[in-house]
Amino acid sequence: VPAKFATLGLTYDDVLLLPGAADMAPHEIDTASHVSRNVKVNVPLLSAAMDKVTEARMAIAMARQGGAGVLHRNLSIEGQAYQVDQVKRSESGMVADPITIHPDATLAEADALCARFRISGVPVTNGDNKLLGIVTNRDMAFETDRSQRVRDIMTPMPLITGKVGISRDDAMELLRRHKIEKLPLVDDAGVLKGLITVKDFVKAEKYPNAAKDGEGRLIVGAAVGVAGDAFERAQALVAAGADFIVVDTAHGHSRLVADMAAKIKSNTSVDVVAGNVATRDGAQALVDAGVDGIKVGVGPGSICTTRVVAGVGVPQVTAIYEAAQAARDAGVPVIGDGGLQYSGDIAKAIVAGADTVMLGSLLAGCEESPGELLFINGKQFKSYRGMGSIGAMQTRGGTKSYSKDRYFQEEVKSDEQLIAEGIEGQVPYRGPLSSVVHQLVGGLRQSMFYVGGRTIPEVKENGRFVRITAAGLKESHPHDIQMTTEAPNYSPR
Ligand code: RVP
Repeated sequence: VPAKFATLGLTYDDVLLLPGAADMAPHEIDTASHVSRNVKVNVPLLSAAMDKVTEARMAIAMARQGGAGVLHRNLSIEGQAYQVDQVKRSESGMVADPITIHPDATLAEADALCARFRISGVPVTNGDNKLLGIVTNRDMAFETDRSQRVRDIMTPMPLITGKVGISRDDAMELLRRHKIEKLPLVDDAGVLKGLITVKDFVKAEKYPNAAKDGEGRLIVGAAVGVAGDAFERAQALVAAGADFIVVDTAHGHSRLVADMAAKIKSNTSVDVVAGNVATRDGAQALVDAGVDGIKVGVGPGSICTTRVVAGVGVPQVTAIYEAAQAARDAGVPVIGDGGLQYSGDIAKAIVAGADTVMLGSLLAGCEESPGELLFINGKQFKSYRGMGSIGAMQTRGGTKSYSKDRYFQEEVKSDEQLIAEGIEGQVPYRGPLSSVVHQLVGGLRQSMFYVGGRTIPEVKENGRFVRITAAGLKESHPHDIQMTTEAPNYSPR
């Protein structure tokens, strides 16, 4: 019989990292890591699959900074798949499957298409995808009659085009020489095969650390559940281009989760992450199900009440450590999900055994997170809520919530009968994600230097903890002074 009491559970505030010998210069530090077996990021940060944290805009911003977003699933399948598509199209060296328009479409339809995909021009093709011309802002701007046909105002072939596989430099040279913004790529039969835009090249230079797939598109993950049409959702997300699927539940040590992960694995070719677990056995069950990544955290989230409502959970540093014991031998990366309050917690999660961390409250205040800015007593906030809160789980405008099955409550018919495991609130506005990530990654690099690890795997392997007491924690935070100037990376609880 296993012992009735597990060992003492520790969390971020219970430990500090021991300084270790650092025989490198700070600039040699490399923060790259793995989200899952085959998905690599350049900074070990993921934005949480929550409806106040990650939609397409946040996912794009996260990938540009070198991490990745996991698109939440509290919306229709089409809505979520559309967001995957937006991220995958947002920037790349080349758009492999560009949006096109038929020559018989009206300018009004072209306007709607451009607005929907936030693009400034569209190749015109016939039913066989043969390139007939291009219609851009320049063609359309001065036309007042929006019922005109695209064929009458487009710039028709012959256009400046490139061949599939054209080098970056050659494409740039063509764009420059002909002073054009878009270069359609065609095969020998004149069939449209891709599109290169100046905008994408400029962005590629602006975000050199961006996390990209083999085709130069931004990396993105998307969450699914286990109930109802979860499998169809996964298929739609993969078809839209998701790089990894996250089977996202509050209790990953359950047969439903293992079965769903295995089913997605055997029917698609993307990486499948599953969770959340908080024990060695829980992680082992997911390893046995064949997952490519394990998400760890039961109850650490800032908006989470599972540990109070259900009395269940494991303090997060111990949870990560235990889960990593099972994951490490199987070569499965671990995501430490929830409970991080300061940049120093990232390195603590890694030393405990995580490869990446997932953030909710630290990112919910960013400009790129969904939701409006709130002004309260002259201060700026953004709303944030748990996916197990009543607000997230209740029926909205006759549409059922897709978030209920995260807490295995999809059978609950009336909202009054929901058992909440999260709360709703607001967090201070933090400005653009780029500056928040800059501080978080800057803090992590400092941690890595102090610990003496050049890479994330090295830090994970060599880092050591010291347990601290309440007096130690008090000493760690600023004390015996009244703070007069706010630091960009520190605010008291
Ligand atoms: P935090 O970063 O501490 O805000 O935690 C975010 C994490 O909390 C999410 O990634 C998710 O695992 C968890 N979560 C989301 N909703 C709830 C809830 O309602 N209990 N918990």
